Amino acid sequence: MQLIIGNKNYSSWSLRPWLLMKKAGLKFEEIRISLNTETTKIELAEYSPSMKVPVLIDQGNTIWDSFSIMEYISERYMNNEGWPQDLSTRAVGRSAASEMHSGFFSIRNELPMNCRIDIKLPLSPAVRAEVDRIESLWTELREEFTSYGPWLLGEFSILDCMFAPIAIRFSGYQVDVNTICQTYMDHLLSDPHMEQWTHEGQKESEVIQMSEISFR
Ligand SMILES: N[C@@H](CCC(=O)N[C@@H](CS)C(=O)NCC(=O)O)C(=O)O
Repeated sequence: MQLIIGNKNYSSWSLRPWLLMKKAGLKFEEIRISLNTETTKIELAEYSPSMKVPVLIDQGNTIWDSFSIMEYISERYMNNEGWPQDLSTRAVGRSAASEMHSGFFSIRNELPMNCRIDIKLPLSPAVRAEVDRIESLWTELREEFTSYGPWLLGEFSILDCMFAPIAIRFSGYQVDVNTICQTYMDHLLSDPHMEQWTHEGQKESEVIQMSEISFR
């Protein structure tokens, strides 16, 4: 099984399925494509129908897009435990994951994921509104599912993978959140696999200027 990913420092979409696969204890080969280089498109074309990462290659299947990779992994290798068993909880989890997958464009554009960054920025009104939405979503979920465990739906799920790059951003750009959210973020960011990803991202040598606040 091969997971094709981008730079660990910058590729937020790559982190999501990588984290799920690590947490599920799966063995897989990582193929890293350095983004924004002269050869990126040639390398992407070799693996990715969408010309984007992540892509999973498994048993003759090519699966692209982070969300569908995670659903495939959950079905194929996790006995559907990528989501909790309860139907209503699964529905809430998928709603929140879809909201992340299809939205929060201001955060994505103005606070690009960068494992190396440690700076406090003034937030634009658009970013502040999205931070507020994430804060209230996380708070509601943590309050509802706290007796089942420390993750957003209690047990670890695909939803935590979806929001993992947001935790890296909030930490790196020193975004203030309430205590419930900070506790959740601390738990997520201190997960050994999250630490591995951020550590390896920090060690990468490439600099993508459009993802660096200092070059904007
Ligand atoms: N909706 C896609 C988004 C994937 C995406 O935008 N990936 C970026 C890197 S994080 C990419 O491959 N960009 C191509 C490029 O930089 O040439 C997903 O969920 O996987």
